[in-house]
Amino acid sequence: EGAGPLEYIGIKLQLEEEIVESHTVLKSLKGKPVFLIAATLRPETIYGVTNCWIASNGIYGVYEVVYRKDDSADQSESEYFIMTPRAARNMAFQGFDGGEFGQPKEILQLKGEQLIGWSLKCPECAFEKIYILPMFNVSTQKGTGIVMSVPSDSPDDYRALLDLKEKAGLREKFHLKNEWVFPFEPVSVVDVPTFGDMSAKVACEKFHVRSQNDVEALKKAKDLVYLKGFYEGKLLKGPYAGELVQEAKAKIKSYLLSQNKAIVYCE
Ligand code: A2H
Repeated sequence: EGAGPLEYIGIKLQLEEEIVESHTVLKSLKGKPVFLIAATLRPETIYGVTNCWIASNGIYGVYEVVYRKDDSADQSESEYFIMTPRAARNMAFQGFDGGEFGQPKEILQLKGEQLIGWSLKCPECAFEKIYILPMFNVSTQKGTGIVMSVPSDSPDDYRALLDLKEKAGLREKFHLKNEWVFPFEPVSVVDVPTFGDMSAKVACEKFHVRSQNDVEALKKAKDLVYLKGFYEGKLLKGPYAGELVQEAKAKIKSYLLSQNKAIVYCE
């Protein structure tokens, strides 16, 4: 890791109302917005989201968040963010807190496995709803502990989704329903010269990545795709289709922030 702070974009994936209503504790938040906050360095790939990843044995919390705006006297309505306790503490020093500055107000703690199968709405996404699924290499010590999955452009996401599709034992282990997994095919979002519009798949095949546990090969695939995608990639979806990723990235970021569909989170 570098010396400076790392800026993530936290995409607000809204928990579907039926999930909020049917949960013993969350039902007290009925009618209020509850989001999983997915930390990404590639907000321009949001058009290709197919699911959301969590660490099944990680600890998460539901936090009441108030946007603290210096220029506004009226305290706007609370929102509820789901993320790791660690991310909630960091965020409380970055303009979001639910009471005392620096003290996030925790409504409930949840284990990652309890989130599996919950349905979400993802902004700008090709699917009407997406599901929360487990991925082994989600760390609770990084970002928010929640990851948006873009299997077209991220080798980790590509291989983890393929593992769930190919391995019935893995689906059984996590009690996954077929309908949470199989309808979600990678969506092309970025065209990379010589790689095409499914660069994660091409890179995984090039380095013979056999499963999400194949960390050595995955690292090679990631390094290659990340550099090529950023410097040479051209966006295929959304209002900035046709532009280079390098140029479109900042525009999509500002768009998502201005629409309150994302937040900035640093660590
Ligand atoms: B990226 P860095 Cl399309 N555990 O977003 C594991 N991985 C995490 C994470 C966590 N707690 N939090 C974020 N990430 C992932 C999109 C993407 C990403 C694409 C291509 C490459 C890529 C869609 N997933 O990242 O180690 C998130 O996945 C490759 C660098 O903190 C986030 O951006 O630098 C990236 O890792 C952050 O990685």
